[in-house]
Amino acid sequence: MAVDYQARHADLGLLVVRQAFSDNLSSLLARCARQVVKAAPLMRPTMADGTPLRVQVTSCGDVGWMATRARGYHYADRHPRMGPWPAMDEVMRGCLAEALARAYGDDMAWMAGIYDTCLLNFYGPGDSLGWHQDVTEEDRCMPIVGISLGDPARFEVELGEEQVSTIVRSGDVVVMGGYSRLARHRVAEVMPPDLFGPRSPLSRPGRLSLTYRRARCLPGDIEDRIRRKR
Ligand SMILES: O=C(O)CCC(=O)C(=O)O
Repeated sequence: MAVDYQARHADLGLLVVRQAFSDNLSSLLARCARQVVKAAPLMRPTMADGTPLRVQVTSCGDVGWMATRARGYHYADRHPRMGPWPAMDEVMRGCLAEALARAYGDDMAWMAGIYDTCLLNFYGPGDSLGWHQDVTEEDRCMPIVGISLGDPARFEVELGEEQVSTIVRSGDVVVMGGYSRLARHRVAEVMPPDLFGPRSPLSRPGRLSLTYRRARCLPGDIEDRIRRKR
């Protein structure tokens, strides 16, 4: 395990933790993700221009990310067909705590309790997600923590003038905090599995990302506590 990334990227809040999760933990997380998908099936929300999103998404937690023609990007209290989103269970939150501990140190794992949503994106082989900023959240303070499962993908982030490009593999964690919290980023391509790469815990080819966010406003005292620690 290594907390990767050149110091200048870390200064801007971008961290990539390689192989933060063992195969066993990745399999457990993939099993939890399957339960989420059973309760809140994957869907392709429609973007403002009427085109469906390329990747399939669903969520767990108090709110879930959605896009509709009428409302654009927003957080909704419920899955459009199934009612309230499934809760973020202990394993899902435990994996987030582990990711935060690997990225920032054990004394920051407590922040896992503050996240109120996890977005699950499923990409088929060759799929991509275009350049965008994560600005639908009311909170812009909590780092976004993304866990990759399944096939490798090229993940790219614009940091000022620089375009950072890295391959994320199953079990890797990307943390976008600080300046990078609002950086434009994309998944340029989901690639075929590496011969010697980590084993995919998914039951089909492709990639699943779990991105944890705090969507609603943070109480001021918690925001102060986080800013003091960073
Ligand atoms: O799939 C990923 O790793 C990134 C997902 C992403 O950028 C997003 O959902 O905003």
